[in-house]
Amino acid sequence: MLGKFFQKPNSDQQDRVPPGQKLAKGFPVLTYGQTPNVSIATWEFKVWGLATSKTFTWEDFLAMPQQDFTADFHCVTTWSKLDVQWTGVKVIDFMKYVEVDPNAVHIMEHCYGSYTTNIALEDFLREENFFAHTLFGEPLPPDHGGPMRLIVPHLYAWKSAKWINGLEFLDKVELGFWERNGYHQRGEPWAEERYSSR
Ligand SMILES: Nc1nc2c(c(=O)[nH]1)N[C@H]1C(S)=C(S)[C@@H](COP(=O)(O)O)O[C@H]1N2
Ligand SMILES: [Mo]
Repeated sequence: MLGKFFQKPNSDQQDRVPPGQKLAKGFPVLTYGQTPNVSIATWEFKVWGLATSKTFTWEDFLAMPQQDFTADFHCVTTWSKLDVQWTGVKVIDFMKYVEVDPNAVHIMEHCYGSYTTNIALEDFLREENFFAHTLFGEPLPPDHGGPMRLIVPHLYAWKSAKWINGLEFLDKVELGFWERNGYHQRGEPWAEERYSSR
């Protein structure tokens, strides 16, 4: 039974749905806790730890190269959404403005509202990752992480921090919110890295 919330993938979508996932109708919202109210006027994005500390404003982000992206989205609670359309800034373009210490190997993503999630530096620096401020041609709605969120298409979506406002560069793995609560450290959907075995 697919019911109200799921749909059957068509033939060219079938091999893009990871094991144990179903295609969602629409675009569900998945947030732990309250949606923070974040104003663009006071928005700030900081980098610190094993990187030269720096603060970026909204204008700084908009002055970076802007691109459209189409990406698949996989939530560990077993729903996926294919071909989501976003606009924003590639992580590797943003990172041209960040000076990272050679000892950094891992990152903690920080957010308005205090959610955290960790990611290996090499998973973060992938070509296909981006910061998004626009969803299907409209300003990113607050529920979906507006004004700005990260999208990491190759990992489960809990790594795609909504309301992201900082990156802390680390010389070792530290666990974010869901990772401390039993989710996998990395979260690769094709390997079904859902939960930690610790
Ligand atoms: N700040 C923050 N980011 C977050 C979350 C959250 O609760 N807070 N939930 C994560 C999870 S589990 C998923 S599946 C996606 C959901 O994004 P959506 O609500 O836009 O579908 O955001 C991720 N990013
Ligand atoms: Mo999720």
